[in-house]
Order: sequence, then C-alpha cells, then structure tokens
Amino acid sequence: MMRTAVVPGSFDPVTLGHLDVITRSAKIFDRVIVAVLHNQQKKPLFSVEERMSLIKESTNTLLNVEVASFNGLLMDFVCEHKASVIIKGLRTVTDFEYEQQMATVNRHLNENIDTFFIMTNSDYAHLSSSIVKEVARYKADLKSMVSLPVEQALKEKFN
Ligand code: COD
Repeated sequence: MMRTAVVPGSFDPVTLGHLDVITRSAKIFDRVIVAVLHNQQKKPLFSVEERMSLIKESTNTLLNVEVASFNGLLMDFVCEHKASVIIKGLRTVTDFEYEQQMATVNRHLNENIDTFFIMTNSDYAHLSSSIVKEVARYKADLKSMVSLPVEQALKEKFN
C-alpha cells in the first residue's frame, strides 16, 4: 500500500528547518505532498506561487516530493489527496501546545488521519520564516538559514 503524507504550512518562505522536516518525511513515506496555505490573515511576503516554486526548487532532488496549495480546511486537502498522515515539526513548548490543539481538532474532523511530529534538528531549532525575513530585511547573511533559491528571492524582495 502506498503511504502518502502531507507536510502543511505557510512557508513564507521555506527555511532549512522546513526542508529538514520534508527530507526526513520523504525517507519514510512513499509520497510526500508539501501543502502551502493559500488564504492567510497575515499578509504574506511571497505569493502562493512564489512560495510553491521556491519549495520546488529547494526539493528538486527529492523525487517523491510534490508541492500543492490549499484553501480552507487542511483535512479536506488530506482526504482529497488520499493521504493518511499529517506531519508537523516541533521546535518549542509553544509549538507543542499549539500543535496539540490542532492535532486534536483535526482528529475530531477525521479520526482515520493521524498527525505525526518530527523533532526539529538542533541546527535549525531557532529558525522560523519570520526570523529569516527579519534577518533578510537587515541584509545579514542568510546562508545558514535558507536554500540558495530562497536566499536570492529574499535579496530581490528587500533590495
Ligand atoms: N524546525 C522544525 N520544524 C519547523 C521549523 C524548524 N526550524 N520551522 C517551522 N517548522 C514547522 C512548524 O512547526 C510547522 O509544523 C511547519 O513547519 C510549518 O510552519 P509554518 O510556520 O510555515 O506554517 P504554519 O504553522 O503557519 O502552518 C499552519 C497550517 C497551515 C498548517 C494551519 O494553519 C492549517 O492547517 N490551516 C488550515 C485550516 C485548518 O485546517 N485548521 C485546522 C483545523 S481548525
């Protein structure tokens, strides 16, 4: 049986922390779909198309990884794509509390879909999309935080 996992997020933009979660998921599952949230209250820096192509460029060596976008409920997307698992990364206690609530709501929506958690790689535990944008705004070095395509895209946005 083919096992499909969904790695959801805003990815505004994708960081090395996200890419680590995606890479580790791709080793375990047959197919991994990175799902980029379309509708957002907070105005994103990158459009959904830009966010998707940056993920595609950063994962082009991972043959079982696909990139898609979604609106509305994550669980609807997961069911439409016949996935069985949602994968989230965990950095802090704050992440845990938030993700525990999300996992409980999602389990109420569909008890056949489980959420799996991957503990952050300690090299990337401090990374978030907001931190990366802040560093980029002040034109500091981004090499240890994002992939090359994302570094270039951030430089273009802030120049
Ligand atoms: N190391 C490890 N993991 C990390 C790192 C890092 N350095 N940085 C981020 N992550 C993880 C996050 O913990 C998260 O699991 C994932 O990567 C994505 O992070 P973000 O910040 O890009 O995305 P979020 O947290 O804004 O994404 C939230 C969702 C889009 C998943 C969520 O809002 C959602 O599912 N929305 C749809 C509506 C819905 O179905 N809601 C739930 C039921 S009401």
